[in-house]
Amino acid sequence: MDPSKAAKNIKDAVESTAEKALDKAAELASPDIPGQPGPEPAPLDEPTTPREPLPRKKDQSAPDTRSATGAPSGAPDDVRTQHGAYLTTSQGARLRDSDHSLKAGPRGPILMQDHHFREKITHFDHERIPERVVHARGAGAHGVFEGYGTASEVTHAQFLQEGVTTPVFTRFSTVLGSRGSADTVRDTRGFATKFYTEEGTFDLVANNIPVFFIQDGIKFPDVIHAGKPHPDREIPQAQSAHDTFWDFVSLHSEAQHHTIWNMSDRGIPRSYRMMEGFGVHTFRLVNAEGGTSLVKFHWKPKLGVHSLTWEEAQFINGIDPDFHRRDLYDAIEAGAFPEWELGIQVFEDNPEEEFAGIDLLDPTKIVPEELAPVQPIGRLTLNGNPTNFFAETEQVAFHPGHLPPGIDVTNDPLLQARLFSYIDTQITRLGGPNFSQIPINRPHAPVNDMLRDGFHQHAVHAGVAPYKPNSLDGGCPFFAGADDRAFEDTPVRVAEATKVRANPASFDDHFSQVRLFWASMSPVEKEHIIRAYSFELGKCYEDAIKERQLQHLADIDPVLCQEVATALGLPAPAPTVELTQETPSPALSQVGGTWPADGRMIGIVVDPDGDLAGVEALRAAIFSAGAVPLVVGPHGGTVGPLTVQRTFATGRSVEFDVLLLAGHPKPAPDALASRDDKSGAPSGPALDPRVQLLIDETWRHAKVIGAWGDGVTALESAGYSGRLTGVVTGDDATTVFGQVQELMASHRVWDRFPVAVS
Ligand code: HDE
Repeated sequence: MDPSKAAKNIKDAVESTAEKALDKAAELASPDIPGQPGPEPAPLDEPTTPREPLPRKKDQSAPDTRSATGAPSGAPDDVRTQHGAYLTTSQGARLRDSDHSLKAGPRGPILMQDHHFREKITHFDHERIPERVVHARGAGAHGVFEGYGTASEVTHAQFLQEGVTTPVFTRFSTVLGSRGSADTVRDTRGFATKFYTEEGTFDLVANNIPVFFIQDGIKFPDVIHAGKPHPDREIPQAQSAHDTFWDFVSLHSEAQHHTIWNMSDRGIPRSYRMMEGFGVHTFRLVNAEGGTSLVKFHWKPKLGVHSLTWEEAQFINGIDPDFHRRDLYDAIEAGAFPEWELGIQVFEDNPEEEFAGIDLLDPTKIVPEELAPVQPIGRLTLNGNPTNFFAETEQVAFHPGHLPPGIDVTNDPLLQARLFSYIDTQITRLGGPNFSQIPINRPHAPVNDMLRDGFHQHAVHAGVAPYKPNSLDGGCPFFAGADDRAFEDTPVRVAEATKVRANPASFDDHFSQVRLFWASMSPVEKEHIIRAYSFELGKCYEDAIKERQLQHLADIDPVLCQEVATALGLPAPAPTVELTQETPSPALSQVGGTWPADGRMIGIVVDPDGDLAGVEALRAAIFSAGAVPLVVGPHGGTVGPLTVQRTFATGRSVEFDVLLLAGHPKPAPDALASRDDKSGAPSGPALDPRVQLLIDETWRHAKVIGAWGDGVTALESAGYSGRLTGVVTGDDATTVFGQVQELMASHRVWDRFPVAVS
């Protein structure tokens, strides 16, 4: 790579991160973050003096301004936004009126010649495009990836070399739900990243679960048809708790490994920022000498891996169905830029393509990290929210076959099927074969592909000879030799074989790694898995399906099976196979460590008679700790010097990771069960019943509670006098917050509740 370009990349990335950090400092002064809708406050009266459109908000970013053929345009990235102070037609003619159609007299009819009317309505009629057939619901962000250079022995991919920075766009998603479905459903999450490398775009289209339901891609339509709503009633939306899903997985033992991950806390992440990502398949890396290795890709979040409780997830789906996208956008807006390390597990590229007896081409298997450690090779930082959801997040088009030189695929039969599917689906979804010319998809490498024409062609190709060989266009484009950093298909030997529709025998073991997963869980995680199976199967109608799945649970672990059977009111079957003892993999458990609190939400209950000065100082301390304070008051507007961000009527505990009580609010005038059902929460006359509910829910969701001054008496009024686990009380805000921070680092206070299984 041109060293001056590399230096410029680094400089740009550093400057943009530094600029954003400065913006963060400026924003901390604002009492309103997160969630300000526009770049400046809205006036009371409708503005009438013509002015240019407002700039975009500070937290927003946009795709680089490349030409359709990958050339940098040098134009600022707002060149593509609307401009000019006046409303116009799509052709730029200024308009006087857009509120009335052109009619034959005030009582009509509308005249056919009203071009503006027809253009406006016609465009509106065509605003929707088909949603993704899977992963329809998602949220994305811009960022930067910096290579550590630690992968240079195994790959010559330029973007992984030391200090090289590459712009990226990442989209997170759920799998089953429609575009408007809720975020915190129990499901697998997508974690797809587009690296705009100088050697062509690399898409790492990953999930937050390292294995998949099926071993052969030909079954993908089957598993998705089973997971999607029932075709007759089109219910339930975005969930696996229904008969068709469990019918399929109980008839497919190979699905049991992915299923137990879904039933674990991994199925309900606290935040996109707190998820691991996994490439699932094994890929092949190629180094400068042509040597190859097999690898699995991992994303490791700086904030650790955390989840919601099931009750929180259910509440949130009603209270804030956009919880995960809001969390991502708010964290970026608050300057708490999410970070992951990209890592690889590296295996020898042996003819069997196996490691420690594990077939590396079987996508239902992991390789425990204790056997093959994940080696960090670079860092991803997401530092910009999209400017326009449709243009960026909706139109971004990923493909596992978008690979730069130095990274190649393997014969994993699931990956092979994906290599066909992704282009095919974009043609329908994005309306033709030129989707790579949409701004968010444009490569940052020169494109000379000889592909021509088609719907929505944005390039203006020159020349007369888009074919090879040619002499009329000077022979251009030319084939690159090995020295010109061409993508090379690794000359992997394909064994002489008979055509067959079958899996290798090494794909037959469907249970040992499910037992490994169960054995690796802490007791509280096991409790959650039991609850998840009990809930999901409990929502099925057919007993035959429940009994079939119970048989699989019996073949995984007798305690798991017995507990779920008890909840279902069915007998627990005996195992039909030998239950092998698997060595636990501690890396699979989410609990037991401590992590940074960046972007955590801290609710602070205030009362006009409480410690308002203490809260003011505390807000600054919370921001400095990288977290985000939200002031919760008895009414909107202000309480003393504080802007109220949630009221007792609008706020709910599930928005906060921690609850702090800075006062003892008496029931507010609107605390009427007839007006706000939350006021039906049982409480005495001394405490607002909505605050009682906040405390109760925070307690039972195992989250930290802190109180000082009058807040301590509020806790007493709520009946929490001897309930001490994860509750911090003290004389002042600073001391209490110091101890709260220590507890927050472990995410939850799970030891608040004893567990029944070991
Ligand atoms: Fe996908 N998948 N997939 N998938 N997938 C799509 O592509 C498909 C699989 C994943 O944010 C679709 O553009 C097949 C595994 C993510 O835009 C479609 C098979 C993994 C996303 C498709 C799989 C994934 C998709 C739908 C089995 C984890 C969202 C729209 C052979 C490694 C990307 C689209 C985004 C999206 C097909 C299995 C991850 C239809 C046929 C395994 C994160 O092409």
